Amino acid sequence: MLYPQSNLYRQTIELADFWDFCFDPNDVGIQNGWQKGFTDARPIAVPASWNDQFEDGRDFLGPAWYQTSFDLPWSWDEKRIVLRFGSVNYLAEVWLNGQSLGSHEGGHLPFEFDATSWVKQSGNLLVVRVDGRLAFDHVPPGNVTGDAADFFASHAGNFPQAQFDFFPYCGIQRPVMLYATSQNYLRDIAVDTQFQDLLGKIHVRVERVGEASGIARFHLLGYGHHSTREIPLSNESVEVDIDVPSVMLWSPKNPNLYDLSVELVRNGNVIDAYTLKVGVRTIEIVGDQLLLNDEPIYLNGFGRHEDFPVVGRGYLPALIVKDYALMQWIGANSFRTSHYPYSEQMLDLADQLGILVIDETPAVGLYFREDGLEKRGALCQQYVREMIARDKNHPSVIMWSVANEPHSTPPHTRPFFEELYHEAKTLDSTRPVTLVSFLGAGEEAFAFYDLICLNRYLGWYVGPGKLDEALSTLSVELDSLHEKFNKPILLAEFGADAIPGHHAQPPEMFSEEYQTELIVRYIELLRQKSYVVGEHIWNMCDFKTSQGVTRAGALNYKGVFTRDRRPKLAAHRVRELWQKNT
Ligand code: GCB
Repeated sequence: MLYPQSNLYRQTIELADFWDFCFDPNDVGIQNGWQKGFTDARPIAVPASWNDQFEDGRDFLGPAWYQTSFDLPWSWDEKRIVLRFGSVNYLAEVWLNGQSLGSHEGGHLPFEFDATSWVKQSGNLLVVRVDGRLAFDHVPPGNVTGDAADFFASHAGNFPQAQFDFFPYCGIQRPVMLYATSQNYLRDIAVDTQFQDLLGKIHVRVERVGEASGIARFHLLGYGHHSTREIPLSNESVEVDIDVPSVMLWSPKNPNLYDLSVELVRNGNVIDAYTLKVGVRTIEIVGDQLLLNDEPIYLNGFGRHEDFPVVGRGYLPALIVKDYALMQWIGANSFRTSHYPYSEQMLDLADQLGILVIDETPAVGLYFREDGLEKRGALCQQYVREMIARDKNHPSVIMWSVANEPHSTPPHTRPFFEELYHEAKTLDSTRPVTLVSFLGAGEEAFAFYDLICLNRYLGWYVGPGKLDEALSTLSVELDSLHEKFNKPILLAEFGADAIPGHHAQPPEMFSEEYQTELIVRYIELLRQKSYVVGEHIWNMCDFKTSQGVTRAGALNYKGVFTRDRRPKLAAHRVRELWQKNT
């Protein structure tokens, strides 16, 4: 899936504005895509979650209605016009001028509709119904009852009753865009890259729609290199291998990016074009090592969230810049998009700045009660497909994570995760695929995933306050996990809550000192294990979650930065360790 782009042959507008909005607590229903009670509509900012924008809607999860009107820019006649949503959480239904365009399930991933037949030059009315209510058959799940609820002891009874530990923000959370292309257009571009000595190779596959006459032209530009290739069109897809002599590889130290422009040309005229940033790099697991460009790489960084006061999980460009500035300040080289894919812009900047990303689907807190299992399975597959379709061209993305902490003890979870693994590998054989688990040796899926990602809270939830015990248990467990599965291990989560400004000597739980000591001692231990390929602290920043007795102020305080991005004591100590290693 190509992100909308403006150039001589494509044009994009963003419908970012104050839209009309209303809650629909009684699920009144629709008439031609119009909610009856819309007369009491109020303004809402798009994109942003709705929960923190009003005084009466924080815990209201839907349904709710959005509407806006728009005119087209001039010169869009004869064009194919597409309406694209970057992320709507959780269920979206869309009408344009009274015509249903379709629906989409699942937040954090884009979807689009061909609106050409329904859009007018002026006076268009766009209506979106959003339903973020939690349900047992959603992914991620919520409001789970019965036996399955017992699995979620730490979240049971929290309000809202999500089966995951972050606030279930709802709404239109990323940009809504309209874009125009010609009727013959580039549908997709996929690149994968290799190199041998100084010779880089970029394999490009282009999918296009429209008449089969003409050529596809490829320009590669950067670092003194400029080459052009032309391939005659015959099928719906075209492939080419581009050689890059004296290649400048992409890496965290040197995030070199080439410009690849693809043009569709007929009778000497360009009819569509798209430019993609391409980083030439390889990533693979060999033995106990993670190799980037054939060199071992150790991941130090964080699990994170897209989360900020007022906007919730809404797209906030300044926050993206700030978070990368903090990652660079502290010396992090990587993060995981826990627990859902982050914005496309976040990945664009990771490409530019040389940050390594483990890209994770929204499949968090999965449980395996029989009813609804098939639907949840299909959704997990859909998320893997949508995530890879969206993010496959980012050099910063070094790995796919298909799920976080599934409750995968029953036997039928094995085929479930085998299928997800194969889905990801079939779509992209160039990246390792992982699953993040808290089960340890009991996680059968570790047998066939490429890397072991383990979450551990010893000294916190388990053995609170007992750090010596925590460290020795962790050490034994890591060794036996490695012995059992014979794969490299990333400690994907570890940490402790620290209330900013709360101090204790000797250190005790919830103090900045205890958080610091736990993190530092974990890191020192991990560095002694040759098969450990990384440490991701949970979490980079404090973040909002449901209300419950373990979450003071409805916040998870495991950030080494506060929610407003101020360093805690741990941040300074981690910086000393990480700067030494970079
Ligand atoms: C976990 C989860 C994460 C939570 C964290 C915690 O294992 O993966 O979503 O926020 O623990 O702080 O409890």
